[in-house]
Amino acid sequence: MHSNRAVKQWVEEMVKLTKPDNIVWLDGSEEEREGLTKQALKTGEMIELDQEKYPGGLYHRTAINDVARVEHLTFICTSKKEDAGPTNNWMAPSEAYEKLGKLFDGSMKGRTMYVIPYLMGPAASGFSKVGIELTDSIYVVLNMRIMTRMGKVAMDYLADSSNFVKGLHSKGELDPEKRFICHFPEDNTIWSIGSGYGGNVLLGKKCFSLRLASYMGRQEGWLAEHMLILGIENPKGEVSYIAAAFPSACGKTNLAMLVPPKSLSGYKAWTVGDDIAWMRVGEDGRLWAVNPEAGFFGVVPGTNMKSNPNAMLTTTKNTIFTNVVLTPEKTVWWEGMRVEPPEYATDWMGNPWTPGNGKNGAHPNSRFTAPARQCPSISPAWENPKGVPISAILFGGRRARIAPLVYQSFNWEQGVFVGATMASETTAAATGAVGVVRRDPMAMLPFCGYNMGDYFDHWLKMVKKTPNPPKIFNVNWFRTSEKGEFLWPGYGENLRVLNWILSRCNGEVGAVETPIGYLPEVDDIDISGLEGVSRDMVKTLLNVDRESWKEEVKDLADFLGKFDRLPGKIKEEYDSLIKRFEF
Ligand code: OXD
Ligand code: MN
Repeated sequence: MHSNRAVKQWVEEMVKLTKPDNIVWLDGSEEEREGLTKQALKTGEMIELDQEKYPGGLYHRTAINDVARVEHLTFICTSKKEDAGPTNNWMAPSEAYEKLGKLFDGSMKGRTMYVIPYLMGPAASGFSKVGIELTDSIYVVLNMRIMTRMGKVAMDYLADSSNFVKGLHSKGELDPEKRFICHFPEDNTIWSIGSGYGGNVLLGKKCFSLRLASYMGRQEGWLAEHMLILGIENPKGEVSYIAAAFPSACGKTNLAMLVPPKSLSGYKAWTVGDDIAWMRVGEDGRLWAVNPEAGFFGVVPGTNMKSNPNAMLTTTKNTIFTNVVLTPEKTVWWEGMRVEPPEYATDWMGNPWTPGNGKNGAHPNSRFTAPARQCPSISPAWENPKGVPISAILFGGRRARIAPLVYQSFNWEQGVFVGATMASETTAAATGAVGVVRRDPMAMLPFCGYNMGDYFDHWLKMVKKTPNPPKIFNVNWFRTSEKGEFLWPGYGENLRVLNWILSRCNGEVGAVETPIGYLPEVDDIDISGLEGVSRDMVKTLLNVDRESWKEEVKDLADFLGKFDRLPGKIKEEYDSLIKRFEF
């Protein structure tokens, strides 16, 4: 198991630093899972759910001041500050190693260090990458087991190579004052201390598969993106794939697990991934996407049999619930579950809770961790070594007025501009204010491991090596009426919009040219059998309001002005937008 010299040497170094009482190398076996679960139940770190209702189900509470990603404590540690860019927090590598080194010094005394080898991507794919996470948290181990291909499979893949991501995590004192998530892209290293919340500590996810992988992707000529991957099968049995980027908690998991409405008979939707896409140019000149993860770490509140039946069914077994309501019968409940609440229970903080006591029982960012293979809509192609070919890339967010339901960019470069200027209301997935409009280029603002200007440049250059690139679209499911009511039903009905998108990709339908891009003709969005949406509403949904865009471009100028390495092409696209509007 630990015959790899580079791994052994690095683990020894980290042991010297953190001084654990024990070291356990994990192989990913079932017996190992049982043993660790028993131990976590004994210490109270995990609570066993009713094993009849939730076979293999576990419950966990984080510390109350440790419930989300901490962007202000997340750093990109490149040798040069400019390489991290103006949108990342930066710390010099030497300073970060010294500062965190002091916190890690002896942090595992009296604890066990778990050595977790893990693989991002399918075992049969040459595209996959290995990481090793050292942690003192069984919660992390049990989550990483679900979210990655963990143990022997990863060591076998690594063989005697020294090419792996070195991840060190310690709960430390769970003190927000001593909490840091540092990335060293030049050293293939991540150090995370002081947190036990998934996004900060499951190092294979955001830290590796987005921040470090985006850096690797630029060097190696591919893209690591914050995107779901979804296959749409038409009634003829042809499957086309889309990749879509939305900021956190904008319904990515729901779209990834879309259920076609009954009125669109003959369609099927296939989930490939719900959060991350690694995309490379295939031999056929198309972009092929792999989901590097093996599980879903989804937001719980609002999930129900109507909004996302596939997520509900995925989480009935072998699932870890974090920070939801725990009932005396050892079942779980949350706001928006559309199930009668328990008469009394304990809330996410462990306090007695009754419905209607004015407090949320589940934390708004409470989560489920569930194996992807359990998802009823999991794509037969989800573990394809080559990935799946992407026909369309979608950008989007929550915009009450500006963005129409859907539009297509004129070309790749303008599509990059659309992605680069995307915006949405903030949500609870990251700590901070909720409901504020924030620009989030390609939904990567918190996840890009290098200077975002260089990132835009990398996107612009990708098309040069992609003879057959996907078409780029923007969608907005959240447009509201003057009264503030949503105009579009969303969820499964979004398939109607995806159908227009795929028809455009296949050259089967025309479009209206507007200053922002190509829009559907009102009658090209199929609303047959859709109650509550009139042709007039579709008209409003597709309206490009000149006055609002006048304001929008002013805000865009401010935003783009923040980048120190903004590619000239992005500026040109901005100027062209103004010209097309004739502002
Ligand atoms: C996530 C996020 O947890 O984007 O996926 O915050
Ligand atoms: Mn995400």
